[in-house]
Amino acid sequence: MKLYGSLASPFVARCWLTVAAKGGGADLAMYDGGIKSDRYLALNPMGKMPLLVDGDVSMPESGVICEYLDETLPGPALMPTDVAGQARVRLLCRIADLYVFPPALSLLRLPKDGDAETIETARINTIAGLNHIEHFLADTGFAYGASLTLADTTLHGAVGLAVLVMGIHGMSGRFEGRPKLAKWWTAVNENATLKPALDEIEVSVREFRERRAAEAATKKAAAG
Ligand SMILES: N[C@@H](CCC(=O)N[C@@H](CS)C(=O)NCC(=O)O)C(=O)O
Repeated sequence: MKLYGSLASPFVARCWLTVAAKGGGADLAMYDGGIKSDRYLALNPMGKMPLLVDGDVSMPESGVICEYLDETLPGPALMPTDVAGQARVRLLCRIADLYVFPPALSLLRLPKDGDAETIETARINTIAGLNHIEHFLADTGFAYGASLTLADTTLHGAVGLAVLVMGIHGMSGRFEGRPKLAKWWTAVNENATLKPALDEIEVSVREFRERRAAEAATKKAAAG
């Protein structure tokens, strides 16, 4: 089974953390030819990462991929057995997809000296998304229950992105008034099962940001 994409993408990282939580069973690679190649677009017309290929089966969309990984890989189940628990885990993932990733990604794309009103709107929306998570999060150090679920692997990318972009824009109060989120963030980052994958993700994000900064510097120098 192959997961295509870069760990600098929180959506790929979400899937890679899911593989880690299952105890392995899939390999990570960049797609030969890139995500805009005809071959890739034939498998994923959205032209985004991640893409999962498992024999004849291929699929985009990190949320769908994570559920597929949970169902097909050996290792501990990452969905609760009860229906209400399953709904809660799906709800947390959906809040990440709908209310945290979009405003945090728009904040990421805005320059530090960009339009102040647009930045403030993105900040308010990102904080609102974090508040929604706080509301539904367990107080156990796990997103739900007493073990890892797909909510932990999903929320790590979303909350991590929010933390990163708020840091870039010099915004404070990431966990202020969100005690469950603060406790969970510490616990998930120290989780022994996830740690090796978390370290790989950290390196990938750092290298990506350094590459981007070097490109921007070169562009600025060329423009005089
Ligand atoms: N909803 C998608 C989002 C995937 C996504 O936006 N991936 C970004 C990387 S963070 C991407 O591939 N962007 C490249 C592009 O849009 O050209 C998912 O959950 O997999």
